[in-house]
Amino acid sequence: MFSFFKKKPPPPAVVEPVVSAPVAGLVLPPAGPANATPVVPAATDLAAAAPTATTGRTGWFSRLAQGLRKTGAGIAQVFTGTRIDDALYEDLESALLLADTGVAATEFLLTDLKRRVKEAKATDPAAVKGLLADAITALLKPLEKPLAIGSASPTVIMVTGVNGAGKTTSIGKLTRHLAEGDCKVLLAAADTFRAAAREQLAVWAGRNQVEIVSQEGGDPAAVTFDAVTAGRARKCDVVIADTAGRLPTQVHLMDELKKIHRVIGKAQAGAPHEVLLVVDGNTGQNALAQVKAFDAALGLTGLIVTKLDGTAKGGVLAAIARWGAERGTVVPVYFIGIGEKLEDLQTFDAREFAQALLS
Ligand SMILES: Nc1nc2c(ncn2[C@@H]2O[C@H](COP(=O)(O)OP(=O)(O)OP(=O)(O)O)[C@@H](O)[C@H]2O)c(=O)[nH]1
Ligand SMILES: [Mg+2]
Repeated sequence: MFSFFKKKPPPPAVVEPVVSAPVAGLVLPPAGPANATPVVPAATDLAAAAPTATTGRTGWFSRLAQGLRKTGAGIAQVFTGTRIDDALYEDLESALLLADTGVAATEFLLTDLKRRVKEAKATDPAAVKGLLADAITALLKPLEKPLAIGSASPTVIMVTGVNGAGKTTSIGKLTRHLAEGDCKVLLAAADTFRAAAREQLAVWAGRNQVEIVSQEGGDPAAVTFDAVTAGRARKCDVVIADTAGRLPTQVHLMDELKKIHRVIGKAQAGAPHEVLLVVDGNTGQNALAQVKAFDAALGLTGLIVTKLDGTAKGGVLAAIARWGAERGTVVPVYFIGIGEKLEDLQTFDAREFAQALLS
């Protein structure tokens, strides 16, 4: 028994089967007999699964590049001269710092770039730009990791982040990708305080035709516990818990997150299997501060970086990568988001990102 059940047994959470019109392009698994044993897919590599199936990656690249165009223009400016000299490296340093790359990653990139230039015996600034793309790719490469589903049944994913970062939207998109990959998903509306938050998640559940466990004003940990328990009973492949936005400085709210994390582990040993932080790409260097704080509180397993379509400069991924390299453990970037539509969430590809950043 858990203390929150003992103290004040909450009303049972309502499991709302959501029925809605099928979404174009969404192919649901055929309904089997009621007592059929659901087939839990072997570890599903989401990088290889549905994210790219509906739209392809070509249009995605140009939209990503378009989103990061300010950074691209700033860096391109550096390579318009005819000589590789100190002035070029100084301009590049300024451009990288302006792109939110941070001091540590900027210094690292400049050192690595100078080494590459020497090795390649490059004499043309345009060639240096190509070598910079290689250096950024190498720095970002450790952040590339597919989100693996299927090693536990269900795989429990807890989603966290500051207010408005894009948690609920990203969960909606991720659910779509999972559903397209024939995964049975259950959503937990652990943002119990705002009715609008529950409704927003319910809309995504409806669009994706998945179940949702929600409860008006309930304890977020209790709702999550019920959801994981229901997910196990219903042999779901994935349970995703949406949590309310909070600042890492709000100690009581961070404690609440830790409680949700603990309680998930009581509902299912070894869970949550993924603790994701959703970061708004526009928050610049503050994004790294968020990663550090949420990681210290919960032990993050992955990131989703959203809103790279707006005024985001993109360099913060380099800062996150360098921080991970310095401490010996990176927090991978599973997905990046460049808009509000379903196809606007894609897996992170270091080479592609570096090229978009410099295009
Ligand atoms: N332009 C753009 N907008 C996005 C992206 N991802 C999310 N949004 C928008 O950002 C706003 C906030 O998104 P939510 O998903 O509600 O954010 P949240 O983190 O769940 O917010 P709280 O639950 O209030 O903390 C919404 O208007 C989304 O449509 C993105 O990649 N690009
Ligand atoms: Mg939300």
